[in-house]
Parts: sequence; structure tokens; C-alpha cells
Amino acid sequence: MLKRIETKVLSGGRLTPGDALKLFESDDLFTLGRLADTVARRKNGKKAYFIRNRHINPTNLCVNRCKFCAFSRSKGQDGAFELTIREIIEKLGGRQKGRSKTDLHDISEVHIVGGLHPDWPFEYYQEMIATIRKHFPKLHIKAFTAVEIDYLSKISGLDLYSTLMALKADGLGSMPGGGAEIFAPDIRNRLCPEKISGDRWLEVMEIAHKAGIRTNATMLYGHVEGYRDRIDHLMKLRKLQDKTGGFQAFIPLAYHPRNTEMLGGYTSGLDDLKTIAISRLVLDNFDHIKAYWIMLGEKISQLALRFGADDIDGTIIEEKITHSAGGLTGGQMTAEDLANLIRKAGRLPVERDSFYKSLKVYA
Ligand code: V47
Ligand code: SF4
Repeated sequence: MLKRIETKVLSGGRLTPGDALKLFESDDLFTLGRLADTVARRKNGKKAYFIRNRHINPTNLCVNRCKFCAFSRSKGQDGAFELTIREIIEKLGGRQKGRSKTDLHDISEVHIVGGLHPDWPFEYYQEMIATIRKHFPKLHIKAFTAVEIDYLSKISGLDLYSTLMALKADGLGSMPGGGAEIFAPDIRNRLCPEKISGDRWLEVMEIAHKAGIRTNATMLYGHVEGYRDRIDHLMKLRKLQDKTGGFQAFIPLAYHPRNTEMLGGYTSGLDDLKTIAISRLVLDNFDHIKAYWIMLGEKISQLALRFGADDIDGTIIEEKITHSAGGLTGGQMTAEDLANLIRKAGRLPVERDSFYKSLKVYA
């Protein structure tokens, strides 16, 4: 029976881990969805957001080699790549097959994440950010997960705060939420034994927020974790958000199994919707829940907009991480495609900037 939880949520009460477990164990997806939708509408009204963005992965060389990751390569392995800064600038300014130049030039954000390169010095990353800023002064640069920031701090010899401040001075505007995976140490060790711990991920984010850098948060679900691990993850994020208020959006990432060492299956649409809805209900101090259309597919993301999500990410243009692991969606949607998707879900499409300021409302 979800009645007690429903009453609690509607009166502004906070869900406990026990409440969250009841929700995950419930099959009453409609009550869950309705409740999450009510909460989402209280926060964002009928608005659902998207952004004109482009993803860039500077390299897939990575010293970590997480077992769920089909994107990364070791040095010399087939399919390994390293972009020069010039190539990055060309991708941001260049023409792309089937797209108009104007559409590309209109992006307001570049999202940069990559592997932990075995040899690039810190200065290369600094130069990358500074050169992008020089060529595209109005473009917001959202770059480097907490895992990458930890690595950059190690290779630079600077502490975390100084690493972040140096990148901020170069032009870093905000950080994406990747690398969080699942915080629970036993599961994390099975997924990515070489990756920084969940506590360290949280510490990097806390310091980023102190440095005035807003970030997102993610959770990779649908592999070997249980509901209790997801709940532990959400509770830790909620606690840090109480302290710093620096997270903008939470993005549950649906595990994709192809070409990974872990293998396993895809998540179900039911689990995707349930996870979005429960995230909305538990993370009462997050303004935004993102249904990442590249991972969820267009139709589940559309449904997610009625199950607690208020954002579907963006135009993306080129996506490698999900597609290396058997992503089932195309890599691109135009702003009009995204607005249509939102409109058909009965929501008001709003093109946003990187801080959720409205740039254009699509009537
Ligand atoms: O950190 C890797 C995940 C993340 C797989 O902040 C996988 O706005 C599923 O964090 N199946 C990178 N997921 C993507 C990411 C992200 C994406 C969109 C928006 C934002 C944002 C952040 O992708 C990695 C890892 O957690 N990942 N392999 C896989 N096989
Ligand atoms: Fe490297 Fe990130 Fe892939 Fe892990 S998920 S292997 S850290 S690129």
C-alpha cells in the first residue's frame, strides 16, 4: 500500500530509505508515476527542458577500464583514438553531414568527457578548455567528470580545489555527473575496481560546489546492483545536496550491456520509468530529473516526462559511450525534434541554457 507514502509526499514530507524500498518493490507503477508527476509539476510546472549541445570525447584511451564500459581502449588497441585540440575546434565549428551549419553553430553548450589518458599532461586539458573559450567565447563548457577531475589533480600535483580553480580560470563552466556509477563499495568493486571510490566522487563534487562550479549527478543502474544499492546512492546524493545545493540535475543512466566485460541484459522500460519516478520522489532537493534520451530511447524518455522527469538533455550530435555499448537510438535530434517529442508528451518545450535559464519557449 502506497497510501501512507503518498500522503507523506503530498504534505512535503521526506522519504526514508524504507519508504524508497517500498516504492521500488511496488508494482503500482501508475501511482508512482502520478505522484512523481505531481512533484515534478510543483517544481517545474508544465515545462520540460532541452538544450542545444554537442558531446565531444577527446580520447577513449583510459587507464581504468571499467567492466561496464565498451567505450574505452588501451594504448595501441584497435579503435583507440586521441583528438588534437585542432580536431576538437573543427568539430565545434565544422559542417556535419545532413545538418545545416547554422544549426551546429547555434549550440549553447559543449559537453566534454573522456577516458583517463595515460600520457596527456594537465596542461593539455587546460589548453583544450582555453582554446575552446578563445574560439567560441559564448559557448558554455561543461567538462570532466569527478573521476577525471581526481585524475587531473593527480597528474597536475595540485589539490582538488586548485585543479578546479585553474580549469575554471581557463573557461570551465560546469561539470557533468558521470562516474558516480553505484557508490556501494561491494558493487562498485565488481563494476570498476580501478575507479575512485564513491566517497571520493562525493568529495570531488563537494569541492567543486565550494569552488562555485555547478555539477550534475548520475547513477548507473540495471547491472548487478539491488534496490538497496540504488537507495543508498540516492540518499548519499540527497545528503550532499542538503549541504552544498550545488547539483543541478540528477540523471539515472540505464545500463547498456553490448561489448562490455560485464555483459548481462538491457534494462526494462518498466524499471526505467520506476527509477525516474523514485528518483524524483527521493531527491526532493534536486530541481531537475533528466531522462537522457540517448540511453532511454525517444519513447521511454517521452513517457518519463509524465513520470517525474522535466529534462531530456539535448541535440548531442555525436555520441560514443552509449553507442559503443549497444545504444539503440540514433545519435542526433534537432531542436525541433526534441520540442516535438516534448510537445507530444503534453509538456511545454523550453530550450534552456546550462543553468536552466529559458532561452526559447516552443509554443
Ligand atoms: O560515467 C559508461 C556511463 C557515463 C555505460 O551530466 C554507461 O548532463 C550505460 O555521465 N551503459 C557518461 N552507461 C555519461 C554521463 C552523462 C550523460 C549525459 C548527460 C550527463 C550530464 C552525463 O556513462 C559514465 C558511465 O557512468 N556509462 N558505460 C554503459 N555500458
Ligand atoms: Fe574509463 Fe570512464 Fe570508461 Fe571507466 S567509464 S573505463 S573511467 S572511460
